[in-house]
Parts: sequence; structure tokens; C-alpha cells
Amino acid sequence: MPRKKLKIKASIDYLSIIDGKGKVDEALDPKLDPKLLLHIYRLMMTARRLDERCINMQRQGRIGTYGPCRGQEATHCAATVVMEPEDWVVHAFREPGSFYHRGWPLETVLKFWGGYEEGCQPPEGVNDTPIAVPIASQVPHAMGLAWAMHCKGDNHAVLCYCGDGGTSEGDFHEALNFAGVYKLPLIVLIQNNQWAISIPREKQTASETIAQKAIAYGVEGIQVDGNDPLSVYVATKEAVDRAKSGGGTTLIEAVTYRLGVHTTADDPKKYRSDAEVAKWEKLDPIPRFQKYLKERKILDKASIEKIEKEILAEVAGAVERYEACRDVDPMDCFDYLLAEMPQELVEQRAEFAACIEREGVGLGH
Ligand SMILES: Cc1ncc(C[n+]2csc(CCOP(=O)(O)OP(=O)(O)O)c2C)c(N)n1
Ligand SMILES: [Mg+2]
Repeated sequence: MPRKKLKIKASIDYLSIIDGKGKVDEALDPKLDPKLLLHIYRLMMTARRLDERCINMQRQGRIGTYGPCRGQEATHCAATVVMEPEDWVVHAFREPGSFYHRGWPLETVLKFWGGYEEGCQPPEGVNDTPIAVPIASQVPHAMGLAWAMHCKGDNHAVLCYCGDGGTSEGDFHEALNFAGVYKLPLIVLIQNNQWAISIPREKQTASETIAQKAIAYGVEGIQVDGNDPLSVYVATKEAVDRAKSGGGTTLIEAVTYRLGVHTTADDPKKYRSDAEVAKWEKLDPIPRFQKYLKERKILDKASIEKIEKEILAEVAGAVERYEACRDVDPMDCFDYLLAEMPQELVEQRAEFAACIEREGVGLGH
């Protein structure tokens, strides 16, 4: 038997259109409609301002633990806009801009982080799944949706967000394997923000890239600059067009960075250097996109200020509406979970009821 080199496809594209300094590669610029570009910009700014507000609200005890997306806005906002309402978007937990774009009121996002059940409920007719905290559990769900589309012969696609840490879970591999075999219309977008809480990307996988895992599953793979909305948009659009024309699944690795804490329960100073964060601060997607939009004469100082004011008002309105929705009985979390409560929960319920009796119902509870 001979020993020889097997010919396998072993290269993956990397795409970057707006560079780290905000300069565009003219040949690669998809020259998107200014309206769409402004919409992506608004989504990114809304995600950022909502994020900042949520951190403050958590510190004030007005919502529970919060997982910010600061630094990752370009990745999730530029991908979601590619999807049509009939398509499905399957979320992880750092994509407020995508929820907003798909029609979720911002106060629903606040409700999730405030611990309200209603924060998990998509608005009527919106083909989205809610926030998924169990890491990578959403990837088989997305694959199942894509399988259903495939079986029904629908011409739609599914976009699924997942983290770099999520790629170490069996769920991620099983879903990609199945999707590859059946050529399902699925786009798995890995938001490689370099960290899974305190575990760096290098300890997550020995692969040089996450995108190359596509090769093993026989699906398309591409790595993009995840802090450049144009690169994310182009790669997602290509993937969706391919999925809808029977070309199957794509794995996109968007290289980005979590500029903030993992969640408000985390102190990243314990595991990463200030110098690393400072390096990525310089690659912040928002100033880069602003520079591009100014050069294309789509934004100027006055419109930046106007949009900023509108977004702050929108976020403030959402906070007000969220705080006005306190007619939920906090005992519900005990009363509607199990048919028969075990003794331990009976005791916890009594303790909680006594606490409410003593201190009143507040959003900190
Ligand atoms: C199945 C499971 N294991 C552990 C956790 C605890 N946990 C929450 S977030 C996280 C890290 C996730 O990292 P990554 O997938 O890179 O997403 P990121 O937080 O960076 O967006 C872990 C381990 C969890 N939520 N679910
Ligand atoms: Mg991560």
C-alpha cells in the first residue's frame, strides 16, 4: 500500500475590508446602501449605550448579572441585518443589537437580565430564539431549525451565534457534523472574543484558527475581522446566499475582543493584562466605522450627535418601561417550576417570602 499525501482542501480565506485605522480597501468595499450602513451604525451604537446603562443598573441593583458586548458590536450587528424575517436567528447572550434589529423591544432585553421570565419571550412573529446561557446549547437548536427548513424545502436560512469557548463543547461539533452531512442552510458565527471567562483562546483549541474546523466537517469556513462590520456583512451575505441556493453550511470565525468584563460578576484584571486590553481598545469597531462613514459622507459631526441623542432617549425610555413592569409576583419562580416542591425549596420559599415581607419587593431581588 502506498504512503502518499492526501489532497484535502486546506486553506481558509481571511477577510478584512476596513482596516484597524478605519481605512477601507476600495476593491473589497461592498458599497452598501447608505441607509443600511446607517442602520448598522445605529444598531452598534444602541448596543454600546444599552451595555453601558446595563452595567450601571447592575451596580445599582436594578438588574441582575449582565454580560456586556463592548467591543463586539460590529460582529453581531452586521451579521443579523443579512437575515430576512422568515429566516431564523439563534442567539447566544452577547447580542443586544441583533435582538433590537429583529424587533425585540429593548425593555425585553432588560427583563432578561432583570431575571424576568418575559425576557425570554420573542415578540409575536419574530423567528428568533432567546438568550442561551448554557454554552453552545443553541447550536444543535439552530441545526434542528435548519434541518426542518431542509425537510420542508423552505428557502430560508439560520444564523447561529456562538463563542470561541463554545467551540470546545460537544454540542458545537455534533451540530456542525450533522449540518455538513445534510448540507443544511446553517451559518454558525463564532464570536472569537479571545476569552471564555478566564480561559484564553490558545487554551481553548490547538488549532491555528477556529475557522479551519470547517474543513473537517466538509463545510465552508472563513475568518473575518470581527471588528469590521463590512467584512462581517460580506462573509455572512455570501454564506446566506450559498445556504439558500443549496450550498449548505458555513462556519464564520469573527476575530474580535471582549473589551469589558465577562459579566458583572467577573474581574478580568485577575487574568489578563492592561496592555492587551489597550491594544484592542485601539481596534474598537465604533470609531473605525465612524471614520469610514464620514469619508463616505454618510455621517458628520451633527448627525453623530443627533443619533447619539436619539439612542440615549430610546435607552432611557426602555429603562422606564422596564421599571414600570414590576407587576410580576417574585414567588412565581417557586410556584410554577415543579408539580411538587421538595422540602429544600419549601424552606427557601418561606425564607424568600420573609425577606420580601421585611424589605419589600425591589428590582434587586
Ligand atoms: C454548558 C456551560 N458550561 C459552563 C458555563 C459557564 N460559562 C458561562 S459563559 C462561559 C464562557 C463562554 O465563553 P465563550 O463561548 O467564548 O463566550 P463569551 O463569554 O466569550 O462570549 C462559561 C464557561 C455555561 N454557561 N454553560
Ligand atoms: Mg469568548
